[in-house]
Amino acid sequence: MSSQVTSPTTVGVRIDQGRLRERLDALAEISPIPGGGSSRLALTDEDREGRDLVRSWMTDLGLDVTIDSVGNVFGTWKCADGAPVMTGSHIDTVRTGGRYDGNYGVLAGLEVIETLMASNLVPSRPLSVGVFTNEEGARFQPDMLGSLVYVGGLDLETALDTVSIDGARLGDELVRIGYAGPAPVPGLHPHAFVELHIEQGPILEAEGFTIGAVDGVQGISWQEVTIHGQSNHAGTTPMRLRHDPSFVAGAITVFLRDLAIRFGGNQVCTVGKIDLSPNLVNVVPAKATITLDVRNTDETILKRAESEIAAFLEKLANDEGVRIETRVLARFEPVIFDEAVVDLVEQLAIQHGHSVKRLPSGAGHDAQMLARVCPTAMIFVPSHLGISHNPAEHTDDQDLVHGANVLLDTMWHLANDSRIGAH
Ligand code: HGY
Ligand code: MN
Ligand code: MN
Repeated sequence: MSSQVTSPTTVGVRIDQGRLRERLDALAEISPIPGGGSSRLALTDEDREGRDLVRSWMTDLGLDVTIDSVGNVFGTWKCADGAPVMTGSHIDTVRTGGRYDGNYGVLAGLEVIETLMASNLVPSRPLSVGVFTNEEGARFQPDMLGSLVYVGGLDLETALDTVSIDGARLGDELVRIGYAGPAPVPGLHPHAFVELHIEQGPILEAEGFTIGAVDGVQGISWQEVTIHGQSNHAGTTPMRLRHDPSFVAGAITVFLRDLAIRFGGNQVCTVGKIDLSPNLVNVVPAKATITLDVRNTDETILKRAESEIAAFLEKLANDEGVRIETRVLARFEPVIFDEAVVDLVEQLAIQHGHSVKRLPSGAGHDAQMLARVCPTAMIFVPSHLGISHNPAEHTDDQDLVHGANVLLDTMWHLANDSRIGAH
């Protein structure tokens, strides 16, 4: 286990706000959507364009750029020997993506390296910035797929054979966009990993904190539920004779909301995707396919939620005379980050004069996968009104700069203080 670092000090240099802003805006211009966000689903042509742009910035910085077999891209400043201190995140987005989710962590990582280089400050370890494939899990499931393969949590063949919601095979898409890289997976274990990300929730802003020292990630349970009923005429079929999947889908949606309210605390439930077939005004549907996103910071409670949902599906199937199939899309237990790295983030944020709050992440992140192989933590900055997965996602420039400067000092310490990090 790594030890505590007593009163770490700042290295004294600060990132270039204008350069970070410029890159965030340039990346956001790739497949822009109204409202200031972007839509770059994983391994689409838009994602490729974003990857190409970030890779060009890595090359311009003189970083050693590698691409692995699941398309993860790494830019490494090979200024020393040994395992690198790694940061990074993702640049794939959901369809209604904002300009900060993921992008900010990748570009702040480049900014940290460029600032240290410009200040002739050479760390005692290499510094690496990772761009992980399919973090969102919107097109291919599970989410955090690239970092999960990187740490050996999912074998490459299974990952490559994953089929997207639009019927494409992940391995074929990697080849098609030119990101089926040569570097083997699982990848090398970093000395330590720290990810900078917007909070995507309302807490830091509502409570007036500038920095979040993220101490973990809540558990995630994603299922696809397919409800097979009987298509019928909307006008002639009496209600008592119906086996209606759209009614069942609606009942499940209401049940999930009620469960979240009943459980309270951190419990959240979402039905984000509903597809009906044949999806016509005058046909009682034959089939409904919905997704369930259920999360909690407590694994025992999350398991209880899952079993209550399973029991409800069984009862519904009997009552409504439909057949219900379920498929797990993602299932990750809650993760606790490394105490010494969280502590370092917290102390450096205080050194920078910021108010800092420890909190778990409600969203999934690549850091939760890297935590399996090296000491890991995250840094949050506030999201305005907690809005995310929405083009209106916003974080003030000052907050973006504060987070990037805390990242800089955290990486500097992780690279130069042998008391902390992997042993
Ligand atoms: O779903 C999530 O939490 C993340 O955006 N992949
Ligand atoms: Mn993200
Ligand atoms: Mn996201």
